[in-house]
Order: sequence, then C-alpha cells, then structure tokens
Amino acid sequence: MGRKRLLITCFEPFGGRLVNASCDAVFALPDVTGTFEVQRLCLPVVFGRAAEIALAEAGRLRPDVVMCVGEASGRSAITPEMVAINLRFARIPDNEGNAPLDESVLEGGESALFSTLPVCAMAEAVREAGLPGDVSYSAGAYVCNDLMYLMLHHLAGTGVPCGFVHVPAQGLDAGCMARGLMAAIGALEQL
Ligand code: PCA
Repeated sequence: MGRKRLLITCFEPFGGRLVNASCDAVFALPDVTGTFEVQRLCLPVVFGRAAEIALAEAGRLRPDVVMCVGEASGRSAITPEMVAINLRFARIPDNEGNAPLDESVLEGGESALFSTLPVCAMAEAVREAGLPGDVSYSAGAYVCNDLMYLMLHHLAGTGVPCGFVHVPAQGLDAGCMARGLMAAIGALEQL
C-alpha cells in the first residue's frame, strides 16, 4: 500500500508560557507512522491567522488527512474534539493582542461543525496504547476551536478529513504524548 500524507499542526507557546505541549508532542513523532508520512507545522496562536497558514500548507502539500493539535490546561487525557463552534471568546489575548468577546468565527457560518476524523476510534486507540484518551465535546472558544472550525469549513467537500486533538498542557511527557498521537493516527488508517 502506498504512503499517505498526514499534515499535523501544533501551536507555539501562548499566555506567557515558554512551551506548548502540542509542539513537544508533534515534534516527538517519527517521520513515518503506519502508512502515514508525517508533515509537521507549528502555527501562531492568532485567531484566523493559524488557519490561514495551515490551509496554505494544505494547499501546497495536498495531504490525505489533516490533524491539528493544541494543548489544554487542566486536562489529563489526550482528547480528540468532536465539534467546533462558530464562536470566538478570548479569556486572554492571542499572540497578536486580539481578544474577541463573543464574536463569530465566520459571519453567517454554520453554528457548529463536526470533526471528520473518527474521534471515538481515536480515543479508544489512545486508551488501548495504555494512555489516557477521551472524546471531548468542547474545544473551547479560543484559537484551537477557531482553527478547527475554519479548517473544517474550508476543507468541507474536498474529501480531506480533518479534526483537532487537545493534549494535556502538563502531566504527560513528550514521548507519551507522541505515543498517544501515534495510536490516534493508527485509527485514521480506516479512512
Ligand atoms: N491551546 C489553545 C490555543 C493554542 C493551544 O495550544 C486553545 O486551546 O485554544
């Protein structure tokens, strides 16, 4: 079977922190896992801009699947997100100082968009790998949700499945997170 291309994105640090667990996890992944060739991209924590950059890279790379990854503080499991909402709410400003309060991601867009990745199978695969994994039903309303919503909106109808996974901001080392992500990527073989 031929190789498939997976575009996997992570985020730079934000909120005054020096690291972002999503980057540690994504950059600890091997270049090839299962039948997927892994292409990594680190994105700025900026509303709208993150998706612009990811979509430009997707246009260039023509990946078979897109998986975006971010960190979530206060979470202890690797959590594939079920849904993105058409709402921006910033408790803290993004890395360019934007702090939208209850604005749309996309004026006139759908209220919510569902992940086109097999989130339940991904969470199950993470658990089978011996790591904490759970489906999450809220990606928040900050830049991670924004990226997920815009990616799903723009990739709709292209046949490129896309979704988002939050990893714990603290508590799991990069090697464990990478193993968890590899397990989740394994669940994408069925696509
Ligand atoms: N987490 C934030 C944005 C970047 C990141 O890693 C979020 O959950 O929205």
